[in-house]
Amino acid sequence: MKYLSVFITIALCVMSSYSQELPIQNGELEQTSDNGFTFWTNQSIGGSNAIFDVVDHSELFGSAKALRTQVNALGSHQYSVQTKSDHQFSVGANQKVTISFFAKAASDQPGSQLKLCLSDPTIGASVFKQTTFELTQNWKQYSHTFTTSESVPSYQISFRYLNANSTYYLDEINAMPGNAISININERFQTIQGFGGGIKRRTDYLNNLSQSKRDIVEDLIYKDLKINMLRFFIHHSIENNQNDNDDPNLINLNNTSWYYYTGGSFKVGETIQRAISKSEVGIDHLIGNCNSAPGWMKVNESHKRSSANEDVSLNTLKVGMEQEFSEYIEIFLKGLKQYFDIDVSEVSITNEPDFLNTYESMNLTPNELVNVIPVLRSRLDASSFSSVDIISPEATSVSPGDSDKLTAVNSAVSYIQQMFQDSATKSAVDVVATHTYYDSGHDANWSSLASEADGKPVWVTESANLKSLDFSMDDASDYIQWITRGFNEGGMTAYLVHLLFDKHIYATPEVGDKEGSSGLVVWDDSENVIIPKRYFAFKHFSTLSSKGFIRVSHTYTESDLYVTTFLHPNENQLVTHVFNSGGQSIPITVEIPYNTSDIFRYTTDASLDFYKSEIDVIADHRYIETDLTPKSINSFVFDLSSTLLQQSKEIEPITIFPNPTSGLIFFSGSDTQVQCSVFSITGKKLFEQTVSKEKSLDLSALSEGLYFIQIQQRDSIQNFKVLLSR
Ligand SMILES: [Ca+2]
Ligand SMILES: [Ca+2]
Ligand SMILES: [Ca+2]
Repeated sequence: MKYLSVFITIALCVMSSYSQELPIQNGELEQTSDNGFTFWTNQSIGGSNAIFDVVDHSELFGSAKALRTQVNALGSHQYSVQTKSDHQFSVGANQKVTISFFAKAASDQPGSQLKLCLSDPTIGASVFKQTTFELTQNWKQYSHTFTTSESVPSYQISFRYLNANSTYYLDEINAMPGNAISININERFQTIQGFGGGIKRRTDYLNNLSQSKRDIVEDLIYKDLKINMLRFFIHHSIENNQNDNDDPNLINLNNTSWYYYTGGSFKVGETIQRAISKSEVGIDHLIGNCNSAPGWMKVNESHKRSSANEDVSLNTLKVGMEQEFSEYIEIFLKGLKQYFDIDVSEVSITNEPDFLNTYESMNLTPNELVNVIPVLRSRLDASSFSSVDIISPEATSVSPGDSDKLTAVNSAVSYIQQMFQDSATKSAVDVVATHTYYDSGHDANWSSLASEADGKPVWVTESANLKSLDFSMDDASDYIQWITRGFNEGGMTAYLVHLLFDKHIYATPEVGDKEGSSGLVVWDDSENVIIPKRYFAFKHFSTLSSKGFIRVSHTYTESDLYVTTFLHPNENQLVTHVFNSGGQSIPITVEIPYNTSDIFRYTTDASLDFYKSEIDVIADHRYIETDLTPKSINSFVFDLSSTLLQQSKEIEPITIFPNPTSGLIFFSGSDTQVQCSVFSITGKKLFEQTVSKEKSLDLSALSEGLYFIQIQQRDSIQNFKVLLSR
């Protein structure tokens, strides 16, 4: 193949030039003829030396072929070695065009550069546009948006290879009008563990609803949102008024209290059981979260601070209580199993230790926590609960902030950073958790949390606009931004809201401390069930990119957008969530991934709740042009055709025999019929012929010597060098 290509400097005849609208032709680099890609021209001039060829079975997802360019020597111009699209398109004045492509490069020296150019030979230098990318050794998607001030009738895309002794690979080139979002399916990150929320409060209100209304609320949460994670209290009342006994290594369940889980209207045990039985996807994360140890284990002898004036350093565990505290956690696990048949999967031993309040809480510092967490791990490992994971103390916010409501050391970043200096604590913690408060400006330092987590999963275990009076997209917008930044920057793998359900209190006659709500589903005094926009925003993520989806990267150029992209675990679906955070409509282009068979769009905005529409897939049309309404979230679900993937996997490579031959060539492969082309050693095509498996290719009319034979079966091309010798 190499040998052949080097002689065919310009492999393709230039197609008749005429301007037309996007898209470009054969941007997928799948159609070949005469040993090159149709609609693309390779050039090696000005003293350069380059070999162009077609790579089969490209490891780029969904693609069977890619262009390989081996640059041995550069020429006298930057454009001496280049690949140019023969397709020309017009771009109007002040219009934008986005070019996306996949590329990689192998080189002795790091940093092979590839220049992307737009040129129009009829106008010349004034409309020439270029940008240079430094490639890596792995397939990666690159994109750039160009704007031209004047109308350009015949733009052409070209790629210039700028480094000698480099081998470049290029594939999947697309040209789209406007600002485009492109998905890079080959760059993969974390796998989603799930979505859910808390039932730490309001179970009493829920259980006081009429049964029909309670069913409506619970079906909306457990069935429609498909959540798989539930977070509830490890309640201090279990052992509050008494120690089970004086031995911290001997549990006496008879001397513990389960009123909070069975009694009054709280009935937390029964509420969890109903969630499990209503769920259709299964609730595989049942998370116990502790606000405070029982009072008698603490310095201030209470499960809460008596007032905002109480010294915060008293609201902590007594030194030496680590074993009793660990026993209390084990008692919780044992009681939920024995009395309610609930298998708790994770325990989180402190809720917001950095937050100053007067409800049940404790303010353990990182220095105190390193004495507790390893003791708890050892205790669980020695019990029947060794599979229960430990969640790190859940700090109030992602990154540090100054507030008279926070302790001096605050935030998940500070807590994790300080606690993980102790290696026993670091190894005992399975999940790094954070809440998302004090981040209304959405400037939390998520990447620093991902870095401190050091590879451990990061969960948002509580997130809300507390006591919100707003059901609109303004309120929902905060949730979308926390989710998006958590996934993209924080390495987040699970997201839980503060409350799944809540009672709403209207702000009448005036706003006070009790008014508002933060549940995904709420109801008022008259049992009117209200579904705020935050419910639908959450639903985009929890139902369209649920547990098991893998985050993949994307490129985009519009700064008001919040974008996340996920791949289905079976690799047959891609989902891109796009949120317009601005107050104006934004025109965008969404690239349609190669091999897409169906596209569905889900929209939530001021007027639409969760509107599903289908987008027609048109052959060779690789983008969607649309407007995103202000404060709207739009999820594009691309179903990928499995047939093409399947086909490229199923093709059995062809073998030919005998070689050398005295005239006849036979082949074996999966297809009964193949297309054969025979080339001379100088690259001249001598003839082509369709040959069936039973028959042979006859070279006997040719003179003795070396020949190249190209055999195509379906989308796959193989090349052979054959010696004819009589
Ligand atoms: Ca391709
Ligand atoms: Ca005890
Ligand atoms: Ca005991």
